[in-house]
Amino acid sequence: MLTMGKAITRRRAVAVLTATLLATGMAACGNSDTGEQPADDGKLTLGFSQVGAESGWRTANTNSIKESAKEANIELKFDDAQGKQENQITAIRNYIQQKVDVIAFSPVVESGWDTVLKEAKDAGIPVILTDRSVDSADKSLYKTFIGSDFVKEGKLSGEWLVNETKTATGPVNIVELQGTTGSAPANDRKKGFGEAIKANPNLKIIASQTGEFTRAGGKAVMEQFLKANPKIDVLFAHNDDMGLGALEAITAAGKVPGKDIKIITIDAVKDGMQALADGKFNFIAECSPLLGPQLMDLVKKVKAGETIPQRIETQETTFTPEQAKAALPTRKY
Ligand code: GYE
Repeated sequence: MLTMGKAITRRRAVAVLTATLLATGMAACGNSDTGEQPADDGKLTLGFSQVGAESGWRTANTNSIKESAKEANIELKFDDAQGKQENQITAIRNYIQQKVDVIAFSPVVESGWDTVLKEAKDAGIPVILTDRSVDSADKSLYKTFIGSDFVKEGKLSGEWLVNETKTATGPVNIVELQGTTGSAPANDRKKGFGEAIKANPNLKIIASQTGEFTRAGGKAVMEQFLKANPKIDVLFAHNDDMGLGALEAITAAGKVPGKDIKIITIDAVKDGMQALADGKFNFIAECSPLLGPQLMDLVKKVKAGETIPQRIETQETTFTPEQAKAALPTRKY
C-alpha cells in the first residue's frame, strides 16, 4: 500500500513528466490537440475491403495481400465483408473518412458501386479493383482493375469438354454450380462456358444453381441435382470448393466422381489439385489468388502519380490430372 506522502510525490512526478512530454515531443508532432500519433510518417496506408472467407482461393488471396503489404512496408487496414455488399460500402466509407492513401477492394457483386466510388473520387482517394470488377460505365471511378479473365476461364473449361465429348452420339447432361449470384466470376464463367459448349449440340446444361462458392453450398445443391436428375454426365463448378463439396454428395449417391460424373472446376487451389491428381476431378482452369505483390506495386505507382494501365490481367493455365500431379509438390496455395 502507498502512504499518503509517497502517493503525492508520485503524482507530482507524473505531472512533471507529462508536462515535459507535452512541451517537447507532442508539440514537435504538431498533434498536441488530439494526442494522436502523427499520420504522416511517410508510410503509405492502404484500405482493403475483402469479400469474405468463402473459399480456399479467398484465404490464399487474403494471405497474399497481408504478407505483401508487410513486405512493401505499406500499412494495411483490412476489412472482411462477410459476403455482404453493404459491409463493403461501409468499409470504403470508413477508409474515406480515415483519409487512407489508396483504397482497394474485391467487389462481392458487379453492380451498385457508382455512389461510393464517386465519394472516393471526390475525396481524391484513388481506388484499385482487385480480383473482381464492377459494371460502372464511368471508368474514371477507379484507376485500374487487376485480376483474371473469368470469361476465358469458363471458355477453356467448355472447350475441354467439347474435345472430351467429341465422339459422343447422344445427349451429354451437364449440371452447373454457379458462384455467388451477381458476382463477376459467376457471370463471366457461365458466359464463357456457355459460348464454348455451343460447338457441340449434344452438350446441354440441364440444371444450374448457385452454390455460393462454398463447399457446403456445393454439397447441398449437388444433392438436389442428383435427386432431381437421374442422368448427370458432367458437373461444371465455378470453383474448386463447390466441386469438393459436390464430391461428397456424388459419393453418397453411390456414383464415382471423375468417372460416372466428369468434374470440371476453376481455381486450382491445393485441395482441388489433389482431387484432380486423384482422378476425382477431370479438369481445372487456373485462377491465381496471389495478387498481393502486384497490388502493392500499383499502390506505390498510383501514389507516385505514375500512369498505370486500366486493366492488368493475371496470367494463368489449365490442368489435367497428369499436370496436377506434376505441379502439386511446388504449389503455393
Ligand atoms: O474463384 C472463388 C472465390 O473472385 C476469383 O472467388 C474469385 C473467386 C474464386 O470465392 O473460389
